[in-house]
Amino acid sequence: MTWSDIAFAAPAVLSHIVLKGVRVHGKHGVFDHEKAEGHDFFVDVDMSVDTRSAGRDDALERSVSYADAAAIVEEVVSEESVNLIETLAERIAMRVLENSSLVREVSVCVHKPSAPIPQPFADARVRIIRRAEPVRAFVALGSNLGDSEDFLAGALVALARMPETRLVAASRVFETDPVSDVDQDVYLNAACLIETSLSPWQLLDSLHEIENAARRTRTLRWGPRTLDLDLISWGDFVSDDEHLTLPHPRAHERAFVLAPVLDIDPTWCLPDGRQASELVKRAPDRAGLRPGPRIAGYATAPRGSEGTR
Ligand code: A4P
Ligand code: MG
Repeated sequence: MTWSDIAFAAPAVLSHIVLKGVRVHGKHGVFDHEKAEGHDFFVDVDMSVDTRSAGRDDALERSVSYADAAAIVEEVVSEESVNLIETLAERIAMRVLENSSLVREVSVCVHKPSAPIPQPFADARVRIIRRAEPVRAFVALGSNLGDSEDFLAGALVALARMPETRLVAASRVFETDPVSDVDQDVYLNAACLIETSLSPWQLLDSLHEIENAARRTRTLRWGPRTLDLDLISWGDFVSDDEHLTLPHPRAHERAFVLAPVLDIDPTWCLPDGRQASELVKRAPDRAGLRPGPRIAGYATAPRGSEGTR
């Protein structure tokens, strides 16, 4: 097998959080009497969300509240008059996507059963589907077992081939002293920036597939490894899921993570506003970082500085 042959499994199917028939009175329509008197509009919202983590731990903050969707529907339909139910559907869809990056796709159906049509009819409606923009995510790479240069080179090829994902940039490679109580070899560490439409948990599934292709075994916590791929951040999403904590719970105190990320984005901040450029100055392991080998695909200088790629 080569790294470009990894047959990634299809991403786990997203769940649907559905709200049906939210009734709101609004003054919308092409005719003046509609703008004066208005109609009752009925709106359905169907949000595609990865609910596995929320469902396992009963954690609403890792899902999306249908109450938020209902409030958005009420807000949009109560606003100033527009001519078309297409416009209402578009505004509702955009606000639902802005409200939570966990909603990867939304379907909005606006019904106007009292539309001014002379013939008898059951319903008039518009249904639209909109997808969320891809999310920026940082992945940290580490290796200190086997042919680490080959594992890092291959991992980058594989990361670029993950489903629904684009590799945006890779850092330089650093050689780093191990941060561990376990006696082991020095590490090679790097980071990459991706844009992905995968949910955080779908993304972690794909990262595990790449680790498995590197024959990663987990015998010892913080022990030597052929390839470690940690998800450092997924947009500004915060999660205390023990299977996927975001941002990564130890990233803020590790120079071997922060320095490569800063190579790609010197302005990067944690969701709570702490700047990586400040944190790295206090990281206990900062003296253990050295320039690493040149590896295909990785930068040779910080991004944006002279001589980068
Ligand atoms: N997990 C939770 N959050 C995340 C996340 N944001 N990204 C869970 C990835 N995984 C996350 O991970 C253990 C569990 O953490 C998984 O079940 C996952 O669902 P693992 O990769 O199986 O094991 P690990 O890497 O040994 O544990 P851990 O706690 O992730 O270790 P770290 O923090 O990655 O540290 N020194 C140097 N110089 N360079 C290194 O790269 N790496 C480590 C490992 C220690 N010392 C090092 C380095
Ligand atoms: Mg790890």
